[in-house]
Amino acid sequence: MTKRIPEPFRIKMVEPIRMTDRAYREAALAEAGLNPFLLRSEDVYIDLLTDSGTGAMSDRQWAGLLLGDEAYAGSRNFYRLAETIDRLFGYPYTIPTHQGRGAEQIVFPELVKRCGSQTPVFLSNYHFDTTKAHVEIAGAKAINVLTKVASDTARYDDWKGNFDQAELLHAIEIHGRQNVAGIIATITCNSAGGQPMSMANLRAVSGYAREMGIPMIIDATRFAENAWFIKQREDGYADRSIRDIVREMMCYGDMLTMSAKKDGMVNIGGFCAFRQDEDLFRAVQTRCVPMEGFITYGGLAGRDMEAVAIGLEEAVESDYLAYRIGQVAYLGERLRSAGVPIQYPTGGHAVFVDGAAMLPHIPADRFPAHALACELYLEAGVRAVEIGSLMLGRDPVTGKQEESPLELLRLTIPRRVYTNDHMDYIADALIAVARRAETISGLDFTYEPPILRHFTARFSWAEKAAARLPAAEMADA
Ligand code: P70
Repeated sequence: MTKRIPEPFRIKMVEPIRMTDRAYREAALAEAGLNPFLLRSEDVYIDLLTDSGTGAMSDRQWAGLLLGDEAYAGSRNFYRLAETIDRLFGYPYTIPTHQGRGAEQIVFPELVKRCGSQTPVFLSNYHFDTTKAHVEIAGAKAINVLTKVASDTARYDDWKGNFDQAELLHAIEIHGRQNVAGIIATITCNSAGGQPMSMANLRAVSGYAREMGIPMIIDATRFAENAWFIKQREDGYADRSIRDIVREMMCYGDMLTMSAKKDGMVNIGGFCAFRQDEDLFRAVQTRCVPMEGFITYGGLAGRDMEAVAIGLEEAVESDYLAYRIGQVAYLGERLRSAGVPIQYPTGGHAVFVDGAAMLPHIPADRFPAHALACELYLEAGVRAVEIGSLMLGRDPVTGKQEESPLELLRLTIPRRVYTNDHMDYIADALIAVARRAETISGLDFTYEPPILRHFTARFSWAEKAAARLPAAEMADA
């Protein structure tokens, strides 16, 4: 059994959370159209919807809020943030944004413009959904070239976030180098299960990009967690400091986008930064002003930037990372040892439960992992999120449900919020759900929005709905 690593902090402020009974949760979930996104947070006991903006700030960060310089232009907190980013990543040119997608929406159109192709593409180990959305809004196509081992959830591999290098080269050849607007390395790779990318893979991919003159973008959202895995697993890095590893990882990119709501350890914020290309930096700054805000605040208050600057430094502390990754691994191990199928090994920020393996009787278009999310809430008031066919959606041209390689339920662990006892509670609940897996039904839409449907869709239980239909209607159906 994985060791429980005690929390490297003591708790000086508490926020009560409320346990409810099953009847209450039945009513709340029905009200939410069987979509946990539509639940009120107060009706949730443990919230594992996301690790984004849900972490606890430290006393130092809270103290930093009082040092906010709220000048419209040239806030001292901006300079502190830019200096921190330069020191940690080696990127001297920073633009703050309101969150990660804010950075995506000002960087990608500029890269597409520079590429000048009529059929631009971006290649990534895996585009996160907002990343894909912004690539598409910029008029480009998002292509994933993730290592195949990532979809074999039961098989151990150190680097399930790696690019498949042969596929990457093949994709560049098929689409033509001149049409590749950028290569995006997402570290860790969220959609694969928060899985790390090795330094060797990053170096190799960056090598191809440089050789062919393709811009290399690092989605640095969970950079510190990725660095931790490199230190633990990759030859030659055990004795290197996390800071050192981060510095090397970043030297392989030309620019980065980041949602500071994850490894920036804040509730809101993001940025993009550039290593060398001052012209690109200036062009993106120009886009920042109408979209995000003036170039020294980008949608953030001065105090927010101060909290990000402090949070970035805390994210690279070894004691914190050992506890953080250890807590996720502990939850994963408890589930795995009880026979619950998960993406193995666990990644940085979440345990990804293999919904397709757990509920093989539910077809992809009845969303097994989403059904699991509903059942976990009913069982114990725990809110998790589907990462599978529901999130993927339909092909915008054909209207056909796209095929997700994996149907995952993501138990996303907020940073520094829940204790290891909470992990035990979550594990016990999911194990109880797993024991009655064959009784769980799939879901049908009662309302399906045209895009980003998982946020606002409403559902009914497939079987329970059928049972309610009179015989004549059933024959019609
Ligand atoms: C998550 C959130 C955001 C994200 C990311 C990577 C690798 C960029 C962004 C965008 C989003 C989410 C998903 C489901 C439920 C709630 C929230 N990821 N790149 O939880 O950053 O959100 O700041 O605009 O993971 O994985 P931002």
